[in-house]
Amino acid sequence: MALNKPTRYILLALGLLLTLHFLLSATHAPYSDATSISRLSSVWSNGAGGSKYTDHAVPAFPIDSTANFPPVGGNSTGRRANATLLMLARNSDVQGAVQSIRSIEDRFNRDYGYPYVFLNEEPWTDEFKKRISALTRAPIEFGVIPHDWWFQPDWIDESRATEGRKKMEEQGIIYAGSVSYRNMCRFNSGFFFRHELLAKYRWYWRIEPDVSFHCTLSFDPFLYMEAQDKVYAFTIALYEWSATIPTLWDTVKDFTKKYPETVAPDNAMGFMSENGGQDYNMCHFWSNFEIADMNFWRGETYMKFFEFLDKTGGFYYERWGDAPVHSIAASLFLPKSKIHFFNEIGYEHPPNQHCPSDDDVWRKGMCGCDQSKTHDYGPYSCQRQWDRIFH
Ligand SMILES: Nc1nc2c(ncn2[C@@H]2O[C@H](COP(=O)(O)OP(=O)(O)OP(=O)(O)O)[C@@H](O)[C@H]2O)c(=O)[nH]1
Ligand SMILES: [Mg+2]
Repeated sequence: MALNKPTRYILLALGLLLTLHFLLSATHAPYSDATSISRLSSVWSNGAGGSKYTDHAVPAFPIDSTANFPPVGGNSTGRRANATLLMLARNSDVQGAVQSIRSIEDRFNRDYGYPYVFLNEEPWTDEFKKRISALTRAPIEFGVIPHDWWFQPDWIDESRATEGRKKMEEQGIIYAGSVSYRNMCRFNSGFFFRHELLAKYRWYWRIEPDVSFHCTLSFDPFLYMEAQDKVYAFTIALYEWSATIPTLWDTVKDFTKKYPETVAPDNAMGFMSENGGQDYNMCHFWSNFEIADMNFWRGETYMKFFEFLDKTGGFYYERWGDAPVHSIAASLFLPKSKIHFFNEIGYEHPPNQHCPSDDDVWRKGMCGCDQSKTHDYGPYSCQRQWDRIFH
């Protein structure tokens, strides 16, 4: 069939344009990236230049943990646990938060796409949301903490609390005079796992601003915990300042006397006490890193335990930390086999770090940490007390 002249010119021009496009695609990577079908379709679906996040960000990874996740890198199965990466932070923590998220993305989550939850007692700034959302394709939710779960309750005797803070300041204890630090410790002890944004999840990995992950993970710690029937995991164990918890252990003993059935057979008491539970040796898991099953905190025993502690006012009259509170609960109410030490996870929260001391683990993880700096068996460590309960 003969084509008329204008049609022939149009086809010729189209042909030339297509040839030019294929030539540029093959020879110029930036041109190819910018014009690829997947790129164009993502620009169209997001709306070019539009907002990249919302308070309930549109997931680039499927939020349903087990569905259709591409196996990549360390994630060889494509399966995920019902888990989230959780950070409590202030808007002013933004740079530290960026550092921590970069680190966990690089060493783990870019292959998994586990969703993030950020919690704050104040509304998040656009700046914070923008800086965090730029770092990952995983879904992110930014939540606000209900007022009564954060601030000092009315029934706390303020003059007694003030007196307690003053006394502690005189002893030179860190955060002695801080009410917000106490709010944070109480929230982390008894409330975070009840937040509506966490309701859909069973597992969490707690991440703080300004931490670093030093080794590449070749496995999924959530799935590991699920498969091995673990409930609570740590990387660093150390001593608490006794001046921050003068009456905590007596309160714990009152609780176990009243509810002896809550104490697990084969528990980890040997980690916390040198004399069968009479005195507390101050050993605890450093809770700025935690991977744990929230159903444990949500369960009847822990809820009863937290209420019992809370109504003494010890979070405010003293300065009870969520680290000893969580650690004591896990060590008493769980069989010790359900608590796990993650040797493979190189982790640093200044001034302490855990770096795998076995060369094969350190090499496999391509760890960037200095093994000689590991906290494991240093003078302030409780790793020996942990080890001894398994021998
Ligand atoms: N939203 C909010 N988060 C807080 C507040 N205080 C502490 N946090 C968060 O709670 C966690 C623990 O607080 P940190 O200040 O790191 O306490 P710490 O780890 O005992 O002490 P550092 O050695 O200073 O890190 C971090 O994730 C903080 O971002 C607060 O007043 N508001
Ligand atoms: Mg911290």
